[in-house]
Amino acid sequence: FMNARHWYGLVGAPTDIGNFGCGAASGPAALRAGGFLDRMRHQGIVVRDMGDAEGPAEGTGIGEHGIRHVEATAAWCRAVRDGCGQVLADGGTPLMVGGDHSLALGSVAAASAHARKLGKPLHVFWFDAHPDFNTPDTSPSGNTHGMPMAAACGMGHPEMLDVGAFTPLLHPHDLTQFGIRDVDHGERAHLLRHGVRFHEMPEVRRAGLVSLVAEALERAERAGAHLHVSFDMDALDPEHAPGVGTPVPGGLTLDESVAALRLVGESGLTGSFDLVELAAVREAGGSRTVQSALELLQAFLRADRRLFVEPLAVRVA
Ligand code: B3U
Ligand code: MN
Ligand code: MN
Repeated sequence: FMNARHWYGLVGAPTDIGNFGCGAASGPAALRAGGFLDRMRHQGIVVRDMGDAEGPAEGTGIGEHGIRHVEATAAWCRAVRDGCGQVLADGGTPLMVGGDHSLALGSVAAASAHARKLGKPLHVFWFDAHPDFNTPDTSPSGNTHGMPMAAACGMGHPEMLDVGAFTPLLHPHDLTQFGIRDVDHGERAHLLRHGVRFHEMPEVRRAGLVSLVAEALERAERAGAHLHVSFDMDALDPEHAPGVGTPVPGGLTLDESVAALRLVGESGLTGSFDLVELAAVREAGGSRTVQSALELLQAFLRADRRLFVEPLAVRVA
C-alpha cells in the first residue's frame, strides 16, 4: 500500500558540455539553493534527491565532423541515462535538471528503454525556442545541445546514436515541440521531411499554448504513451528567464507555460521530465530565472493526479 505513493527522483546534471561555457552547469545547484526540495516537501510532494550525474569536466575537442565535444557529450548522456533509468526502475519519475539540452538524449534513452519494457510508445513534448534537431551537416555551431532530438530519432553522430540501448529511441511523429522561434535552415528541412509537429510562436499566439498542448495530450493518451517532457528554459521569453545561454525574444509567458504544465500534470501521463539550460549565473542576481523554474516545476508537480491516489493522512506524514 505504501508503495502506491508516487515519487519523483531529482537527477542533477551540472555540465554545459553541449554549449561549452554557457553557464548551464550551475543549474542544479541554483535550483537546490532556491529551495526546490523544501518547497515540494512542504506541499506533501515526495522528491528524492538522487544527487548529480558525473561526467568529464573537460571537453574532448572538435572532431572530423566539426562537432564540439561529442565524446564528452555522450559520456554525460550515459550518466544521465543511468541516473534516470535507476529512478524508473525503482518506480519513480525522473526529474532531470541540467545542464545543457544535449543531456536530454540521456533521459530520453532511459525513457525509451522503460517504455519499451512496458510495451508503450514514447511521446516527447519539447518546450524550447529551438527544435534541437540539427545533424552534424546542418548544425551552424557544432554544439551538441542543438542535436539531441535528431539523434533520438536516429540521425546524428555515431557516438550520440550509441547512447541508447537501441536506435531510433523515438519516432519523429511522436515528437511535439512548442515555443519554437529560432530554426536553422537545414534543421527546418529535417523537421518537415520527418513530419515533426513543431509549433512556432506565431501558431502558439494564434491557437494558444494550452489548446496545442491539450491536443498533443489527447494523442498521447490515445496511444497509451509514456510521455517525456523536456523544458528548455529559453522557451520562456527572456523577460521571465534572462539567465539562459541563448535567449531569444518573443517567447512563452510564464503564465501560459504554467497553465500548460498544469494540464500536462493533470493528465498523469508524464513518466519523465527534464528542466534544462538553467544558466542563472548569466543573470545579474540570478533570481528571476530560478523563480520561473521553480514555478514551472511546482505547476507540473502539484497537478500530477498520481500524487493523490492515497489518503491525505498518509501524504502529509
Ligand atoms: N540551432 C542553433 C542554436 C541553438 C540550439 N539550441 C540552442 N541554441 N540553445 C544550434 O547551434 O544548433
Ligand atoms: Mn534546447
Ligand atoms: Mn533552446
